Amino acid sequence: MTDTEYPPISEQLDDLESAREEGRRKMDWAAQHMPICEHVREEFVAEQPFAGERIGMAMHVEAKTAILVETLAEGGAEVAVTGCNPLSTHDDVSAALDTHENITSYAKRGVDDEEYYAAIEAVIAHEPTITVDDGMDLVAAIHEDYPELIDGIVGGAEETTTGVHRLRAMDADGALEYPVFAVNDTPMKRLFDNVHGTGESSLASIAMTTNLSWAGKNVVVAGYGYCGKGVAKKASGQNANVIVTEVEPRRALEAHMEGYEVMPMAEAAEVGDVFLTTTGNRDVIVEEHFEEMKDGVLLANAGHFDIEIDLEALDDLAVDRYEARDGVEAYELADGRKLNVIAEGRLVNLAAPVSLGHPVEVMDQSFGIQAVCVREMLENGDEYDAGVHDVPDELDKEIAEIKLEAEGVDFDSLTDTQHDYMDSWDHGT
Ligand code: RBV
Repeated sequence: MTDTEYPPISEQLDDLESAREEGRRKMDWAAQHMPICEHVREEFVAEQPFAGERIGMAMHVEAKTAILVETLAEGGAEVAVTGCNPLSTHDDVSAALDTHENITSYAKRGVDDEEYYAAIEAVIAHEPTITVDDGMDLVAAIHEDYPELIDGIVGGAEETTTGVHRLRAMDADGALEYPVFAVNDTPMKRLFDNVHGTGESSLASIAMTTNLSWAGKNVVVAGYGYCGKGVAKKASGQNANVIVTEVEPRRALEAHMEGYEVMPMAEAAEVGDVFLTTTGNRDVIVEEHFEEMKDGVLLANAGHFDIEIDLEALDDLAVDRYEARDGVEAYELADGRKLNVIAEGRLVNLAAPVSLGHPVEVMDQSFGIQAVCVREMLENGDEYDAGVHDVPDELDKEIAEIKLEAEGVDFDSLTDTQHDYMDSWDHGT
């Protein structure tokens, strides 16, 4: 057992009762729009697939995530959870979760680096048999500091692009010592959460934070992966003029063929009104770009970590810095231009004060996949070696079918003749 003094959220809040009540109210609202999680929860309650297991989680602790946490707990697991970003936790939801007899929540909004990692250690102190991560901080901490726990870990699941990227790098180095499902990469996650979820929630958060319009703006989207595609499409739908920057030639071409302007960041910097990074890489907007920007631009990041916009360089350039609005920091440069950074350059759809994360419906899909991945790991863990694993296609389809049924959408099935045709090769003109 590892030592930890970091207290659960219930020991950190003053008005615990009202926080719990409000958190529960948010969760009830989310649950009403999460038919997939409801479906799996009913199955888990009946079958108790996680009895005796301990699940450690580091995720954005807000209402939808809380429904996933409860779903796992009601399947018999003891769950310890903390945040995966210092600004994305809703303390009231964290407090509501912490009342559940099978759940301990350490998540708190506004923690510093030290508290953030102390809370991760507190989760690890529960000696998880399964880990569920968003960004891989839990897997990293276990491998680096508590390798003795690895033997007792059946496996894990990872929610996001950046986490899967880190895991694959770790796997390539031969350093990943237990199996982890790449939840991010499965169609029921990536085609919806990354595209529609990031697109809608990033734009909504920026609009609510600034009270400014998209119409007629030059919106620079850095990165045309799944998240960038969603942001570009939705910004275009709000009558913005979308400019895409890319480093990958086929994606640059894809964006061009979609009708967006494609240009290097050095050129986009001169014309953009709003800049939104979605690359997952560091140093995407740096000093040479700040030098060229127009007065009053908005800078925001939708990638998992706050490394895409070089805020240190911006701070060095600035002669003054102040909070222009809740969630907006204005950096004033020597020539009088002001560059406005939203949510400290942290992922804007979760970290701005008004942010609520992705819409409920897409998180129901992502978390439905998470839930069945945990079930799969416990039922068939022996089949998965240490390393990164794709989500089995049958599980992805299972979740799609539950969702379609909940939406009342019927669809076709192949006939036997069609099956035979698709499986054969000896037919032509
Ligand atoms: N994400 N979670 C939420 N709980 O409101 N919103 C987005 C929420 C996840 C999403 O799946 C993405 O992959 C990850 O956050 C980035 O950290």
